[in-house]
Amino acid sequence: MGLLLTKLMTVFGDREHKVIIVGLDNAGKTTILYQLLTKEAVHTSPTIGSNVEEISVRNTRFLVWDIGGQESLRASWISYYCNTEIVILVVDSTDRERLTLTKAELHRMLAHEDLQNAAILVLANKQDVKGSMSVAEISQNLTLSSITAHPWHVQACCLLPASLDWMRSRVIAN
Ligand code: G3D
Repeated sequence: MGLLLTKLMTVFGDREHKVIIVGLDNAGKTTILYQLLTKEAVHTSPTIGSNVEEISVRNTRFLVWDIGGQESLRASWISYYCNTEIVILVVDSTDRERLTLTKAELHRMLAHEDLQNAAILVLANKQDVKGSMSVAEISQNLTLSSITAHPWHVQACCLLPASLDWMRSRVIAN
């Protein structure tokens, strides 16, 4: 019975894929998590610790952890890395001053052995704000083209359905 159930779960893609949402405080991580769930904007307050939600994309299930991005909490990101298949890095496209810090956090994270098989989705958030950095500018400043050990994808996050399709294609590919 247990074996049958396992087989059925495999056929129907019941395995849950772990996703972490990281980024500096105020980047919009919690907003995005709840947009993924409800496709609506929500009122958020700064994340203390983490939020976790399950998201299903055409029979593929993701367990999504939104991790607090304040400086004091960034050291704890590491404890969420184990078994993570997708890292969503949310970037505040209006925050030019802290893009260098985001870059440092990104490359430090990617060097961690627990993330060696993870794919990276960079979401350039707050594209609705006039004067925000373009996706190309953010990619260049984060030196995304230097990332060769991980599949990665960058996009403006107003295209969330396309992000979900990309996440699904990554875990199906493995
Ligand atoms: P965090 O979880 O990364 O810390 P939040 O960030 O999701 O709490 O969002 C921080 C602030 O940015 C929130 O505003 C939120 O409404 C806003 N925000 C998130 N995404 C967008 C976006 O795409 N465009 C714009 N213009 N604002 C966004 P408040 O005022 O509640 O602090």
